[in-house]
Amino acid sequence: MKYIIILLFLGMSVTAQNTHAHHDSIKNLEEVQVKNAAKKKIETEMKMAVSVDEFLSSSDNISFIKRGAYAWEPLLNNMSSERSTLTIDGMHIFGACTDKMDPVTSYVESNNLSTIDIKSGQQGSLHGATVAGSIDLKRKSTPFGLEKKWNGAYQSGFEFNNKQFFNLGNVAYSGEKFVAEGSISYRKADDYYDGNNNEVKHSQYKKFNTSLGFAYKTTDLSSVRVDAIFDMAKDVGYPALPMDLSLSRALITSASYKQLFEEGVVKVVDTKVYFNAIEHYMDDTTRPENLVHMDMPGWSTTYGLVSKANLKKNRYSSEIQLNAYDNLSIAEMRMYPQDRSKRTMFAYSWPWVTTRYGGLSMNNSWDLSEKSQINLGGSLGVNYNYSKYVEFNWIFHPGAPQEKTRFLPSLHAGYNLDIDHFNFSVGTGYGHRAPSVSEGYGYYIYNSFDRYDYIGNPDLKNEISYEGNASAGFKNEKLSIQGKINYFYIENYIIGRVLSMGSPMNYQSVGVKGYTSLDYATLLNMSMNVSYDILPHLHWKGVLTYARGMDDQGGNLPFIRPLSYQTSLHFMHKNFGIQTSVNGDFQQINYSPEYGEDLTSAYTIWNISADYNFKINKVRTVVQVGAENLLNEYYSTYADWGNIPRMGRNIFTSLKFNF
Ligand SMILES: [Cu+2]
Repeated sequence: MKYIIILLFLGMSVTAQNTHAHHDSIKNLEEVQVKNAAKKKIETEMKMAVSVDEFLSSSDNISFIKRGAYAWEPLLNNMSSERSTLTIDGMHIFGACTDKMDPVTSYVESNNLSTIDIKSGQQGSLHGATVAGSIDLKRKSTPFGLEKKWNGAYQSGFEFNNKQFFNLGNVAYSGEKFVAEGSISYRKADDYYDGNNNEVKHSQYKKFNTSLGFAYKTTDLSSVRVDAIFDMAKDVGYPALPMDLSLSRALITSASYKQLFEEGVVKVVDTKVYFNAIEHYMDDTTRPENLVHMDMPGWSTTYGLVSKANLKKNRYSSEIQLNAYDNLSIAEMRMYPQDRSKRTMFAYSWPWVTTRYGGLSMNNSWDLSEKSQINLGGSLGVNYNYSKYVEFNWIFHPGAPQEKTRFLPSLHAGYNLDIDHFNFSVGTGYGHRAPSVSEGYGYYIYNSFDRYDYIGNPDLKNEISYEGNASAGFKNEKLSIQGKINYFYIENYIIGRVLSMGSPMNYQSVGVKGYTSLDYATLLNMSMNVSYDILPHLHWKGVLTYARGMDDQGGNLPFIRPLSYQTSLHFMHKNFGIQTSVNGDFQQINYSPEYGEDLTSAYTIWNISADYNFKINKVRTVVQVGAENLLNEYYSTYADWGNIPRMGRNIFTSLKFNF
């Protein structure tokens, strides 16, 4: 989080130098756009050419469930993705895979994003009902009237472990009244090798992504914008799952209108309508060990509206956001024997489930003095579900209603104080979330982690979160220390429990679990960040995180990160930079056998990279060479699905031109 904020500020100060003095209104417009401008960088300290997943993992409150080398599932505050809202510029998008092969983060690429905005807990309720918080992927948006009309970048690289080759290009035109921008990228990787130099079969992937955006300034104070992203992944292996992905396609489109106001309390109103469609085709014919084959295609279509207003008067400022969307999720299961002409079974694992949501959210802040600030916010949402083929839900829940309406309130409050070099904050939150499509309406969704088939329950109660958080920090010219803690008490915590009825449908499966609510579960997250400038060009950084999750019986919750650490050194000299980092987890003592977990050992990974900056004519060029897992350690983490081993030593090279 802190890292992203720092990036944001860096970006703002870089772009601010480019803006020249206009009269106030235009300056206003530009200032607003500068905030969204494309100058921030999606890169980590170690690596300049990162995937979206690698970038997200540099944030200390994000961890991942990994099912292979592609499309990691982001966990915010150690909670699964149902508990957070994942959006692209505030647009809601839902994956089309019942096995979570396609989190929303898999449909963008690092060269069409400017930054990722992560908010913890109810502070993230602006984009809709949540428990864990929000992850908003911010797209690039070039301001009008830049001094330099054409901007662009091209990036290429090769990673030796899995022979990943990638090419990413983007270009933008900035006129006084018109902006156009586009990006295109292609990545292709073979299977990767683990620390024992064994090939991890079914870990290859191919990804193509392109985006286009056009903006037109309708008046001095208003503009329209249209955007589209197209993403296609083919032949993606998921070594931890019993099947792979043959094809997924996503089309993400939006049109927006922004109006600024010179006078009055309301400063900006930005309204966007959007549409996105996702298709997902799984394939298990690549796995010779499967005797019975199952096709499991899925589709997810969403229409939505997001409208946001920014208000400011003296010491008071506020954001108000209206969110509305309609999603249809469909997933099919078709079973075949070896002879594909004989279909033996058909079922809907998502029986055409409609989700409609409408909600109004608000964040207010008052500056009590130069040093202290109060934040107060909340939202009220209405969530409606409809299951078209409700007979699938009736098999386990006879007479369950076909429609269900839920009210999802949320509230949060916080206080910040800055005294000299110190800063403190305390906050609290309360919020509801509705069950996801799988939790509410899923039918025989096979979970290869605990090897159970999961059944949704349309009558599940809302999950209710009570949250407290605090932070304290110190900062001077050389040293910065920041400690953060949050605690969640979650009522009606939704989780799968073994059902006595029903028999497994997948031949690997050992039984049937139904989603039920625990009375409560609790979750504690702590982190400590330290950075120190040893010399003007030698910086050190360290991060320590700890989390603990328990159910109502004092048992462990699954996928909770054990004590983990990261430390890095960064040295710069003229155009040359070198950085090295060590990271790892301690032994996972608090694992959950009930949910298929076993004891995961500690591991330590050492990484190193070097880069060199130079100019060819006017083109800024950077080359980088590095190695991840330099010592070729064989390991798997607490959140590697089915304990699949992680990548062994990986040498990476990349080259970037900015013009
Ligand atoms: Cu899938």
